[in-house]
Amino acid sequence: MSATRAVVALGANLDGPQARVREAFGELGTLPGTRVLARSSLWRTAPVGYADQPAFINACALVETTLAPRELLEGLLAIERRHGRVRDVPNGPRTLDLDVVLYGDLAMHEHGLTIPHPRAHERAFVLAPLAEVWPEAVIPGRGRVADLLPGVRGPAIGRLAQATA
Ligand code: PH2
Ligand code: MG
Ligand code: MG
Repeated sequence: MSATRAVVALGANLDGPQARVREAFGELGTLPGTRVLARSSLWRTAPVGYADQPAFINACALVETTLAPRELLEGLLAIERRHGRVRDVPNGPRTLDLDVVLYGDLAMHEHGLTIPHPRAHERAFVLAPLAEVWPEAVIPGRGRVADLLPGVRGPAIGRLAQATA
């Protein structure tokens, strides 16, 4: 089965978010047929959408996977559950959020799964780490990540720790 390059966005702002994001990078590599090709730096980012919560740690992973998009999503949700993710307040605080941002050049919209991620192109906390792991990436229907990033408005983000291969 052929492998597809996909981008997973990682986010956390509860219960040791830096350690959780680092751990989650490793857990992505345990999903069947999935290899982590690159990890971004960790970024500290002000909350978007619901301001009254702690700052987030955000990052992106470039993976190569033989999982279908829905299977990849299920794998990500299983990792989130292991981190005690509770879904109560939309856009609210979370121990770990793992989103499929890109899956090759696929564009799809199904119940609970839209690729590319519908808000990725307007979020610096996704685009900045994404540009580190896949600088030539194109968000289908939106354009090159490198071209989108300078035009994004939003609260402050700052790089915390270096990217690793
Ligand atoms: N995730 C959200 C809503 N707001 N803000 C930041 N800074 N980082 C996130 O990962 C984030 C957010 C919903 O998924
Ligand atoms: Mg999510
Ligand atoms: Mg999210």
